[in-house]
Amino acid sequence: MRTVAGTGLTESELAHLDAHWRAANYLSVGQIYLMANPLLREPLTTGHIKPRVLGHWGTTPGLNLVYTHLNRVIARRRRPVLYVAGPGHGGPAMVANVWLEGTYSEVYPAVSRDELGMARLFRQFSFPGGVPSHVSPETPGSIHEGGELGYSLAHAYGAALDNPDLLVACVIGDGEAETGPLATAWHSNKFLDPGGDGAVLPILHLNGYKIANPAVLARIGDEELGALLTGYGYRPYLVEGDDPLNVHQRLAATLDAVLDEIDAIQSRARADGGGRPVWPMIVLRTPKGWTGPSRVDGRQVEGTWRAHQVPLAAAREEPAHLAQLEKWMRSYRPEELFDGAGAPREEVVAWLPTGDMRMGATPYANGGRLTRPLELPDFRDYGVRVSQPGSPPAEPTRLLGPFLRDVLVANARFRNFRIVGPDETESNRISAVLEATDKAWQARISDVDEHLGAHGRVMEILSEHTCQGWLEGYLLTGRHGLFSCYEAFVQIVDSMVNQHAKWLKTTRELPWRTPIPSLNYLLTSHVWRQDHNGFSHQDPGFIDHLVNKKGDVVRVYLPPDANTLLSVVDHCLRSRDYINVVVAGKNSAPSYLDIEAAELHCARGLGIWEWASTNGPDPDVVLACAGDVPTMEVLAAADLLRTHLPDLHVRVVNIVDLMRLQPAEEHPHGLGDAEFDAIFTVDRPIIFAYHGYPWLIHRLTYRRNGHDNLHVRGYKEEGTTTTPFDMVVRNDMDRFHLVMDVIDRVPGLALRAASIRQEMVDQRERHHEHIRRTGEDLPEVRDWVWPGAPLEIGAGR
Ligand SMILES: Cc1ncc(C[n+]2csc(CCOP(=O)(O)OP(=O)(O)O)c2C)c(N)n1
Ligand SMILES: [Mg+2]
Repeated sequence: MRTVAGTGLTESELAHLDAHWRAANYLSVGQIYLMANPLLREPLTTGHIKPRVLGHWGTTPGLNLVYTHLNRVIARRRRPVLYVAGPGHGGPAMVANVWLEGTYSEVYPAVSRDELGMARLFRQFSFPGGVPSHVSPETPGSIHEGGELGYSLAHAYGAALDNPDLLVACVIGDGEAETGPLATAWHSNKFLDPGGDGAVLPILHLNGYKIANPAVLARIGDEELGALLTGYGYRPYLVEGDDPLNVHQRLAATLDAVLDEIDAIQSRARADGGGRPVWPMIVLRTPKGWTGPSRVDGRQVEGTWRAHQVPLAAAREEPAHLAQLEKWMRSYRPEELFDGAGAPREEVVAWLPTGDMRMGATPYANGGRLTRPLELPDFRDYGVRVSQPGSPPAEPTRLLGPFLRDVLVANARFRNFRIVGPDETESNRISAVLEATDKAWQARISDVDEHLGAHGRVMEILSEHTCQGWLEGYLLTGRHGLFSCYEAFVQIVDSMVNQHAKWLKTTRELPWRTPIPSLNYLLTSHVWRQDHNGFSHQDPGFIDHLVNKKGDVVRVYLPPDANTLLSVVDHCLRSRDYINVVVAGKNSAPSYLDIEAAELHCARGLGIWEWASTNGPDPDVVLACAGDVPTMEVLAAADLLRTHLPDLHVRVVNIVDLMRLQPAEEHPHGLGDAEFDAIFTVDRPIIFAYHGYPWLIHRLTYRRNGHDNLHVRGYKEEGTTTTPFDMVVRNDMDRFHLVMDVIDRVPGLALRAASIRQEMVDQRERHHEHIRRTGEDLPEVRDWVWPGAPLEIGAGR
């Protein structure tokens, strides 16, 4: 690892940096401990200490040091910097810095830059009715809460994409660096385009410890660490020490060197292209809990894991802790940092960047301010022509491909739309997008490769974590995107999407946070159609996971065919502040609705399909379906019923927007009870074929009047590599079983339809025998189409 000798700062620069750092440290400690007496005008008493002292000191001085020094380079170079704090538990650090630069008081005028404001700043932190302990959405300048560790570097890269002027400084905890998502995110440098993208400066904060253990990277030796980071394609610069003035000199000199290097890389790439650069990064080795109490109760704290949370936990109870806390706070010499009114003195803040160049005020961290709505081609032009329901097959995602391609084309000059995915763009059959752009790739390209290029807008890496992190970073800085993924494996990012949902929920409650484009998932290669794969690839549980989140954040769409998919995706790309999950098939499937009908159906979110229903408005049974394969089975069952039981009154209801099932009080899309009762009835059996785990439908509808009559078929974890129809048979969601369900549930039918029921049982047996003998589905199943005239597939209306 390289080091840069540091002697370049003048006395006054050094004094300014150190004063700012001390001020930030003072304000951080104050936030953790104090509820009064912010300037220590009186001797500290237990009454000044919060009853519950909550927060994390250990990482804080390091985060403050980096913020202070970034201020210097921003002021000098006038280059916008976005600060991503991986150890987001260091919330007090970011709040302190943002208050010092003035942004905090602009956003929250009550927390003014004076004694009263400082008192409020301290009191509110980790306090009921106040602000959380992490770098939460409430913190101006943050796009990264950092509570769940591991996502900082992927977020940083996502933010840098298509922001050529931006530098994203990303502090990575040495503990955080042990996580899988962080470990794989180093590879983002093989995708970042030095020409059109901004730069990321990873700063690995080697403070040596986590909560209760040393960090692996802090104990492997400099040579091994240097080799690891070099192997990831970086040029690591080491800054280390525990003497503040010395570290200031070194860090300042190193930042100058690495920013010069970044400038040179970008100028070179922007002048004449060139290959993949080796980007610089910093390894910052300073003590955990630096400048805090060295020893507490006879044990070493500073420079150890014991500094992780609050070093003097008993400050309210034990006079010795209280005295030590006062000594600690006074060691920053607050009288030199704040004037008589409690405002930061000139030396501390006069040299800071101003306006939007302040890291707390940067529009990049309030991305909605930068959002340009997507130019969207008219999705109706991409539809299948359906003159009668149940046309010849179309592959829904393949139909979507040209629409997405043209979204890329229409927005190419705005550079604000990307598609991410773990190696599945072609497999998911949206490969038409590659007619408009390449897949981003900065590493070596060989002759056999196709569609790889330095400026690609499709980003594929076989890490769902990195895909998710990139996209989140991209969206949080105001741009648009789509994550295309196999349904089963998107669950790898369950935990990340939780955090994003929490972020959105909170930002929606903050009027100064401008809405950002939604996080859109296109999940295909879904549970029911795994031709090359099997049980491992069959899992629709992502939906169950997401519906736990706040109703105003999550939307789940199950378009039954190609035209409804187009309409749903168009809608999602226009939306803000949501997480939209779209589950769609990529295999050949019938198209039921022409594009106008599809649009209406999607706008309603569900609807009675009169053309598939029989005998008028008073049904004996409701056949409900959500999802493409369940829809086909329900329609095939309806077809069997009209053949075998022509007198039966059957109503077919299709649900595209799953959230329509929830009560209106629980979800903004929830149907009112009167409408729900009118569609599903309150007293007739409802046989519901659902894409995912059946219990979810019960969960969503348990308060509905007709719930006792609801019988749901769905995936019950029966699967393998088998025929398409066998998948539904194994899970009792096949057309024959649905007919049996109807016969079993409609009062009086059992007797009358006993022989038809027997026929259905026999059909399932025949199926069983046939697939084992021939390897494919029964011809009458395979070739089944909704009875009607054959239809043509064509482009346009
Ligand atoms: C994914 C995840 N696992 C566990 C935790 C609990 N946790 C909070 S802080 C921390 C240690 C972090 O150490 P490091 O990244 O080195 O940060 P620092 O030393 O700067 O505090 C852990 C394990 C977490 N926040 N996120
Ligand atoms: Mg650490």
